This record gives sequence, C-alpha cells and structure tokens, in this order.
Amino acid sequence: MSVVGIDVGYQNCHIAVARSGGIETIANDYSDRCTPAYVSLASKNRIIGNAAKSQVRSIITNFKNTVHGFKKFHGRAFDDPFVQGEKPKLPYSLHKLANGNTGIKVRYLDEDKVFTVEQITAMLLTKLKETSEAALKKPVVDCVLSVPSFFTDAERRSVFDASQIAGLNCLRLINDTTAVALAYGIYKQDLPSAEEKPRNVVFVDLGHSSYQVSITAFNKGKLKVLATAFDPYLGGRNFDEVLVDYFCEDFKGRYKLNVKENPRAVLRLHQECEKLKKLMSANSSDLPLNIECFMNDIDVTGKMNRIQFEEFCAHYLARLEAPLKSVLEQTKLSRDDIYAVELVGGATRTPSVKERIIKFFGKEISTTLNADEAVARGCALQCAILSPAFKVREFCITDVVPFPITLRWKSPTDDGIGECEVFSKNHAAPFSKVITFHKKEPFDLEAFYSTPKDLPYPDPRIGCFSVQNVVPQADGDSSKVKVKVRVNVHGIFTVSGASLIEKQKGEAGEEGQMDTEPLVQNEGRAEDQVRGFRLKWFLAGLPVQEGPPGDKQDPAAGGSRSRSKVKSIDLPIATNTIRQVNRDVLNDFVDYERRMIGQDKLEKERNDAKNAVEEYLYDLRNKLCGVYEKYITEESSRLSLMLEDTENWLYEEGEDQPKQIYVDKLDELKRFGQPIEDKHRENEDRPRAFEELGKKL
Ligand code: ATP
Ligand code: K
Ligand code: MG
Repeated sequence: MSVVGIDVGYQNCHIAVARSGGIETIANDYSDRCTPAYVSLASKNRIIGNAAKSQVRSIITNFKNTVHGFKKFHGRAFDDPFVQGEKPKLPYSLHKLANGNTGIKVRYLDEDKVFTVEQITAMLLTKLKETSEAALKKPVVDCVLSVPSFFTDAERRSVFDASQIAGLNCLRLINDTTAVALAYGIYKQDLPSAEEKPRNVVFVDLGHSSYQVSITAFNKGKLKVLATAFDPYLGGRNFDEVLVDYFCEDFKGRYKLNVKENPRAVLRLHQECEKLKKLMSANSSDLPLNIECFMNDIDVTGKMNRIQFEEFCAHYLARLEAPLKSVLEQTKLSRDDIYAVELVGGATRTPSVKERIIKFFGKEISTTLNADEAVARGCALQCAILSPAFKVREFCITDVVPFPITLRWKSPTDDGIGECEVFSKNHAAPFSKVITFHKKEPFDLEAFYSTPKDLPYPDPRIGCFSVQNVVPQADGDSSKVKVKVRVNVHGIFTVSGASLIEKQKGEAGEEGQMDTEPLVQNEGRAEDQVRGFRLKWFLAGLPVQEGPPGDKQDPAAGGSRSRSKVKSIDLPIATNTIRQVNRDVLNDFVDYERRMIGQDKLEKERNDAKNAVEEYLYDLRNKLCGVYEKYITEESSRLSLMLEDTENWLYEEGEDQPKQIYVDKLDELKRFGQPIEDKHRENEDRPRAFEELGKKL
C-alpha cells in the first residue's frame, strides 16, 4: 500500500511519499517537484500541470480553456461575492450550475462543457496521482490532502468529493499549518516530556492566495494546535496584482496600450511580474521588465525596485500583523512563551514579509523547514501514521475547531425549539459529543457557524440533519434520543449517529439515568440543561488513531456501564449539507473522470504512435546518408522517396489521424527499412563473430 501526501496549493502542488528511508518529495514528468495547479481542456485530451501552465504563454493559445486559480471556488455559490469578484479577472468563464454552485465553462472534445470545481480539482489530483504512481511504481489510492485551516465545511466536503472523483481514498484532510507542525515536530528528539511545559511554536504560511498562522504546543510524541488565525485573501498573488496594475498604468501612459482589454496580455504580464517580484526578493536595485511582442506587436520595457514595490504593497504588508496578534491573544501567550517562529509558503521569501514578522515577535525567525515542501511532507507523515501498512513513530495530533458551531433543533409539532453551541472556537478536533434529547417524534438538527461575521464564507449554514423514526414510549412518554455529533478527522461537522433508548421496566426518572455516562468536563458545560435536553460530552478515542469517514469505532451509542440494561435502537439520519454535490451525481463524475482518463490515454497512445513514425523516419533517413549508404540498392532509393512522401504526409493529412493509421504507416516503412537494417547488422556482426571466434581459438 502506498503512503502519499499532497499539498494542494492554489498555485503549486507538491507530493511527498513515505519510503522505507523516510519521507521524500517526488518530481513529475518535467523533473519538477512542483506541479502547477493548471488544468487545460483541449479538443482531444486534457493537459494538466506544467504543460498546461505553459499553454497560457504560448502563441497558439488555449488560455480560455486553461483553468487555474480555482481552489477558492470549492463549496462556493456562483453568486458568492468572492466568486463574482474573481470572475472579471479570469481568462476562462464561470457558469452558474443548477444547484447554484460555481461551474467552469470550457471547450472540451470540441464541445462546450461545464465542469464543477470538484471535477477540475479531481483532474489535477488525477495528474498528481499518476505522478505518484510513476514514482512509486505501484497504484496509489490512500492519501492525505492539505486544506487551509480556515476552510469551512462546504469547502472541505467539496475537496473531499474531488478526491473521490479522482479515485483517491483521502484518509484525512489536514490543515496546512498542522501538516507543517507535524513535519516540524515528529523528528525533534528534544521535545519536553509530557509533564513538562510544552514547547510553543508559531507556524506562518504565506502562500499564493492565503495567509495562515497557528500556535502549536509540542511535547514528546504529540502536538496540540492551540489556536489558528488567518487572512484568507492575502498572499503572493496580491503582490503580483500590485505589479500588474502598476505596469498596466505605466504602459497605458508610455505605449498607449490598454492591457486590461486583452486577457492574454494580462496573463503574460502576470507571469512576468511574478518573475520580477521573485527577483526583487534577492536584489534591491532597479530591475527591468521586458516583454517582446507584448500587444499590437509592441515590445515593452519597464522597471521597478524593492523600495517602490514595498511602498505599493504597504496596505497588504500591513495586514500581516493582525493574525499574529490574534493567535497570541487567543492563547494568552506572550512573545517570551514562543520558542520559535517557523515560516513556510513561497511568499514568505519576500524580504519585507520576513522583516515584519521578525519585528512583531522581536526575535529571529527560523526557516529550518523547506518552505515549499513542508506541507506535503506533513501530509505524507500523517498518511504514514494512519496507514496500517506503514510503521512510523506514534505521534498524536490534536487540531482545533476554527469557527464555533451551534446546533438548533425543532420538530414539526413540538414547541421544543432550542439551540446550543456544541463546539466552541479552538475546541479540540477531531472530537465527538453525545447530546440527549427527549422527543416523541422525528426532529431536525440544524448546524451552523455561530459567528457569521468571523467566517471567511458568506453562508453560516452547515447543514440539516433529520433524526428519523423517533416514536414515543409505550406509555406515551417522550423517548430518550442520543445523538452523536462530531467534528471528524477532516475537520467536517457531522451528526454521525442517533439512537433511541427504550425505557426499561422499573426505570426511574430518566434524568438521573444519564449520569452513568462517562463524562468529560468540557468548559464547565458537562451538565448543560436547556429546555428539556441535556448535553453529555465525552472524548472519542485518540484522534490520531481514527480512520477515514464512516469509521466503525463509534463510541457514541453508549459505551457506558449501564448499556447492558438499556435497549437502544439505531435511528436513520437524513443529511442535507449545503452546496454538496448529490451522491448520484458524484458517482457520475467518478465515471466521467475515468472516461476522461481513458480518453487521455488513447490520445497519448495516438501521439506516441505518430511520434514513432516520425522518429523512425528521421532515424532511417539519417542512416541512409550514413551507415546504410553502402547497402543502397534500387529498392532503397525508392525508400528515400517514400520517406520524403511520408514526411510531407505527416505535415498534411497525416497530421491528425487515428492511431492505427500511424501504426500501419510505421509497419509500411519498416517493411522497406528492415531489410537494409538486417543487412547492416549482418555485416557488422560477421567480422565481430570472426573476431570472437579468433579469441576462442
Ligand atoms: P496557497 O497556500 O495560497 O494555496 P500555494 O501553496 O500554491 O498557495 P506557495 O507555493 O506556498 O503557494 O507560494 C507561492 C507564492 O510564493 C507565489 O505568489 C510566488 O510568487 C511566491 N514566491 C515564490 N518564491 C518567491 C520569492 N523568492 N520571492 C517572493 N515571492 C515568492
Ligand atoms: K504549495
Ligand atoms: Mg500553500
């Protein structure tokens, strides 16, 4: 079984795998450890990763069908203000899907097609899966994927669905900064023991699209995230945009060019500005920007230096501080309590970003981790821990709930409406709780985020969970219904089970009965009592020992000493989570992805067959003027003509033919070429054979 971790970045993806020697990142077919998050749809196939990114630059351009910057569309409605804000900046079109979700409209196989963002991410994951398989030389199914720590349920479910479409079994969606913490901690030999004061480390990840900060406490064999904070819309792309805007204005003045009207020019300018930005990280002098044949056959030049750049970016740089402040405030830790500040993410290479963070903490920052690969490495480590096939040092990971979650309940006729916050901010995750209700009929549980204004997502709803088949007791009394709610290993809220507890003969008042449940004190709310229901909290297993969703180890439905006496009946739960793709539709997507993989394979074989003709042709022609020259007969001069014909054919009607045509063509060439080749080999072999014979004699 393979053990793979993937950092699914907005711009850059990295893969790490566990091998017996340890964790290593792997390179793709371009010998690149970074695979750009670009998916290009074409008339015969899909082009994904490095080749797709270079399509954006090419003159014969497919930029309208090259999708990138889609990570933040996961779980988002088309009408979402963020999506609407991005729309004008994209070279491809967005489309409102029937369910209101964001769709991506492209030409594929010469047809207009709308793909969901789950499908697009699945295409990217397919590529990453294939890259992993090529490196490991075996099938890859199990994996751990990274998501931003601020992703809400809708976004997480969407990424998870994408992994399923790609045929992956995602063992965990792990938060970027938590993956980094794992990559940091698991190899540390000198962590304080369990009784000692933990070592607190701040992790900062500034990527292309977002900014994430966490404080994590380490003891031997475990890490506990204490708090997270973020600016979901701050990243390297903002810096690129500043440069793009500057040069658009500059070129308007000096060259009278309206760059923003030309999407391809904007794309090229973006790529050049990003290069310039990276150069400025290493060099503080004036640096040039040159683009040949930029627009209307005009070559453009411009320049910029670091001081100017920092001035233009000042408003973005100012936003670095708030999340740093926030994690300290949330944890009530002072700067002196911080053992180290670790930076990852490409954009932390910007000197002024580093300076700001150093200034804030008043201490040097460490860059002991690989800024680009730390997330992927952490993912692979987590996959290794979760995989039964791999032995790895035990390391317990406790993450946090980033946004508080409230449950509201109601039943059709009951007046039993109420609500309660079931998971507070920074509550440990994964975690299960059991809530007891007293009900005579089915009822609905609505889950939502308690503080919409803190949510980097416009809809506070998580979903509705209907507890079905609830009936009164034989004597007409309310039944006791235990509901298990859970923030699972992916950081997703679920109502993972419900059971109806039948009252036993001679059972006394139901209220007292509950106290036999194992209780875990939780913020002093263990005995919460709100209008006819009680909350019971308990810890479910060790977080790291948890399996994928649907794991069977479910301690909710009892696990107490009194269980033997009580008869409990499992109740079905109808789940309706917002923006989630319907399961039947998801299955169709799985099938469709497989078909597209098949189509890509066919297209690759077709191209390979064509290339084989081309290669054979050139090779033979070279040899005919070289080593084969002496065997030229009348037949072989006919062959020369034939080669010339074939070459012309390849550029004309032979340019785009089914695979079999190329296979036949190659056979035909070989029928003429082979005899010459044989003759040549015979001639070469004969003296050699004599030589060898001579040696033996
Ligand atoms: P996200 O984490 O937001 O999903 P990502 O993981 O794809 O995005 P990274 O790969 O961590 O992002 O970082 C990419 C960003 O880092 C880009 O904006 C890139 O221009 C920037 N970057 C990379 N190297 C440098 C450098 N030397 N100087 C400045 N910026 C850099
Ligand atoms: K990345
Ligand atoms: Mg990242």
